[in-house]
This record gives sequence, structure tokens and C-alpha cells, in this order.
Amino acid sequence: MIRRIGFTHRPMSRTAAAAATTAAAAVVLGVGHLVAAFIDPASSPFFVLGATVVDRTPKWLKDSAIRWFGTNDKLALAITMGVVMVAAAALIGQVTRRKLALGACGLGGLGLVVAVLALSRPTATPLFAIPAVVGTCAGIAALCALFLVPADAGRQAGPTRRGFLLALGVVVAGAAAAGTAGRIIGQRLRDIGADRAAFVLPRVADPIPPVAPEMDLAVPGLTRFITPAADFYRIDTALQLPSLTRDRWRLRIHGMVDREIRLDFDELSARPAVESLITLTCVSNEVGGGLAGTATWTGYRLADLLREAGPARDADMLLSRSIDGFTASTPLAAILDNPDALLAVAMNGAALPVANGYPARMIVPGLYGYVSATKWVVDLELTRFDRAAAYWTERGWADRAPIKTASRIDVPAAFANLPAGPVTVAGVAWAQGRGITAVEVQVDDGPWQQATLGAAYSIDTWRQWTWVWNASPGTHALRVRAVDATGTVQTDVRTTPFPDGATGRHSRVVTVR
Ligand SMILES: Nc1nc2c(c(=O)[nH]1)N[C@H]1C(S)=C(S)[C@@H](COP(=O)(O)O)O[C@H]1N2
Ligand SMILES: [Mo]
Repeated sequence: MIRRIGFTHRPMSRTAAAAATTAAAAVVLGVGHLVAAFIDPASSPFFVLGATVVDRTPKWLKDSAIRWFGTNDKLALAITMGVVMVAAAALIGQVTRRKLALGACGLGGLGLVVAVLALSRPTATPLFAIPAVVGTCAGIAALCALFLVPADAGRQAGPTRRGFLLALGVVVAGAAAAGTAGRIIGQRLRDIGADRAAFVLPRVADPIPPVAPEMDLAVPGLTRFITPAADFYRIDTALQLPSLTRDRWRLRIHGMVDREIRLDFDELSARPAVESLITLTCVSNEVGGGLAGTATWTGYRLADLLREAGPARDADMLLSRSIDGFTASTPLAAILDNPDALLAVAMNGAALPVANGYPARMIVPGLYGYVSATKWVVDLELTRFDRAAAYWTERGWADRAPIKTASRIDVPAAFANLPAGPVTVAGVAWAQGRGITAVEVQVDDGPWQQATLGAAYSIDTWRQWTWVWNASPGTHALRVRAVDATGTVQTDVRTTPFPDGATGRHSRVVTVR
């Protein structure tokens, strides 16, 4: 009698095969994540897949994702990826049902693809292939075990349902345990929390004027003048936040310079620190959207750092690169001519939150974040616009992206139901680099009326505004427009964020009873 155990197996039900293969795929990801903790979190198969999807997603889809899911876009991506992976695993499961070796090859092939993708990540070293390879071997072992359990030698009666479910449970639990262990070990090995806690705010010789309490108009529902770090919007391509401690951080300034400079964090800290209050805005912000925030940034003048390196006369771009491979192209003049362009290390008096670029990021007043605000920045290359492009400009977004004049109604809320009589309408308006000189409000097709402006801190910060409306019963549309210091009235022409920022006037419909 030929013992067939180990070479082939009893066919399994379609559902069981799908479940077994999905569990094996979970093992690939879980074990891969654990191994990656010891190599580099960015080499985890899960993040390699996610980051590859992010980088290859066409512009229109990415825009829609940001529009639909806002700052939950990464959660949406993770869920979508999960669904796709389960579907792919279920499909391989049907092949495995017929021939185990074929299923194992399928899983192995996918693992190989992930290994190659890992090697092509921007920060990859040859070690980046290891998590995918080890994870895939574990996944294949799990797959074989699950498919062979039912054909247990002693059991002439055939597969036992209980035995299979038990094995499935063990495999899934093992995958989850490996993934969780990877997460915890990854965090322990790079204790970014402790590193941040130990950060000491550099002393600023020439502090900026404080924001007096009366500068922050106390209207319920109105955006605060300074955005608390915890409420600051977050936009980036990072599926997993880089965990870069200060002692591992290095900055290289190179390219079209007289002398290349390399700095570590201590050497940076030895330089004179400055601070500035700046409103940062995302180009993807829709009319009326919340992708803008104001903070006090503490750091070091980018112009001083670049001048130390001696930029060539014909360089016109600073190409900044983050530890995770994101790049931004900033017109050099916007940095050399602006003492408020910073390599920032702190936000609102504390170390940068990891999500906002710890330990160092760029902040350049007046430019949208994608061409200026590189977080986790480690490399500054002086170059030219006719020689280089950056992450978003390669994808069709504009090279030159000054922030457009915008205004927003914060209160009353959309579709609010209000009693007739005096109603406070309030919001913020910004025109970084120019400054806001007036905000006007229109009710239905009535005349434009002057709002009262909050204090102007600087041309690079937003201004709050309020206007008291004597509301009469009915349904009304409130509309807002700003005027910047050049006298230009914010345009009514509606454009999409692509390629250089949305335009149009924000309006809100409310009902007065
Ligand atoms: N490393 C890195 N830096 C980045 C980005 C990114 O994707 N990766 N996105 C930029 C964009 S588009 C914006 S609007 C700002 C947002 O900064 P915040 O997340 O601190 O608000 O960061 C910029 N810096
Ligand atoms: Mo952005």
C-alpha cells in the first residue's frame, strides 16, 4: 500500500480551503511583521504592500480617497487591502484544494513578489527581503499543516471537522500573536516615546511676541487661533509612522553646493534657534475644509543652513527627502529670502508629534505642504527645477504652489436650525505671505457685509472673523469671501484642489425658525 500522506491530501470543502489559505496568508503577514521588527518596520510585508499601493494609486483615486475618507484614508486603505487579500487567499485556496503543491507555489510566488517590492522601497537595504521570505516560508508550512490535518494517517474515517477548526484556530492565533509581538517589539526597540519625552525645547534668543488671550476670539465653535498639536491635521503618504530617534537622525545637505554638510541632532542643536507662528495648509483642502492649522514652530533657519553649504548661483530648487522616501521640491528663493523658513524641531513648545515629523521637519511660510513641509526630513539637495521633480509634482501637481486666499465659515454649523434674531457667524480666513485685510459675508443674494476681524498676528497666519446676522425666518445661504493685502478679492470661480489648490467661496445653508 502506498502511503499518500504528506504528498497529497483529501479534498477539502471550498469554504474550508478558503479559510485555511486566508489563515496561511495571515501567517505570512504576522510572521513577516515580527521579523521586520528586528530589521526595519518599513520592511514588514503588510507595510510594503500598503506603501506600494499608496505610491501606485492614480492621482484621481487618491484625491477621491482623501475626499471620501478625509484623515481616515489610511484606515480605508487597510480595510480595502484586507478585503483584497482575503479574496486572493480564497482564490488560491481553490487551487490548493486540488493540488497542495500548486497552492504552496502560489503563496510562494506572492511572497516573492512582496520580497521584490520590499527591496524596491526607497529606504530598502538587501535585508528588506528577509521578512517576506521568512513570513512566506512560515505561511507555506501553515498551509501544508492545515491541508494535511484532515487526512490524518490514523483516521480512516476522514477529516474531522473539530480537528481542522482547532488547527485553523491555532494558526490564526499564532499569526495574530506574531503580528502583535512584532508591533510591541518594534516599538520597544525604537522607544520614540521616551526619546520625545527627553527632548528639551531649544532656547530662543529672540522670542516672537506672545499671542495675547484677547487675540483668540471666544466664539463657541470657532477655530482656535493656535491649533493644539493633538488637533492639527495630518496628511502624508506614510502608512506606518517613521520612528526616527534623535540619536539616529542625520541631515545631509548636498547637490549644487560649495561644500557638502552632514549634521547630527546635537550639531543642529548647537545652532541658534528661532521660532515663528505659521499657518500650514494642504493643497488637497477643499473649499471650507479643515486641512489647515496654525502653530508656533521652533527650529533653525533653513537659509542659514543652506548658506553654510554655499548654494550654487544657478540652483533654484531645494529637493528635501524624508526618511521614508517622500520628497518635496521647494523654490530656493522661498527659503533664502524668508527668515521664517525653518527646519522645525518643535510645535507649540513641545517636541514635534511623531505624526507631524519628529524629530525634524521643514516649514516654509506661504507654500502648500506638499512643496515645502517635508516631515522626518533627512536630506536636502540643492538642484534645479529642470533637473528634478518630487513625489507629488511627478504625479502632475504644480511645481509652484503658493497658498491661495481662502475663507471658511465655522459657525453656525451646516444645516443648523436657529431661532430668529441675532446670530453670530464666524470663521477663519488665510492668505499666507500676503495677509488678510477684510472678510465679507453675504446672506442669500444680499449685499456683501464687512465682518469684524480678529487681530492680525502676521501675514503668515490666519485671521478669525465674526459677523452678527439679524436672522429672519426661512432657509438662507451664508457665503464668505476674503480680501488679501494686495486688494484681491477671493475668487468665486470653483476649481478642484488639483493641480495647485482649490478656489471658490465657502457657503452654508441654515434654517431660521
Ligand atoms: N515625509 C512626508 N512629509 C510630508 C508629507 C508626506 O507625505 N510625507 N506630506 C506633506 C503634505 S501634503 C502636507 S499638507 C504636510 C502636512 O503636515 P502635517 O501632517 O504636519 O499637518 O506635510 C507634508 N510633509
Ligand atoms: Mo498636503
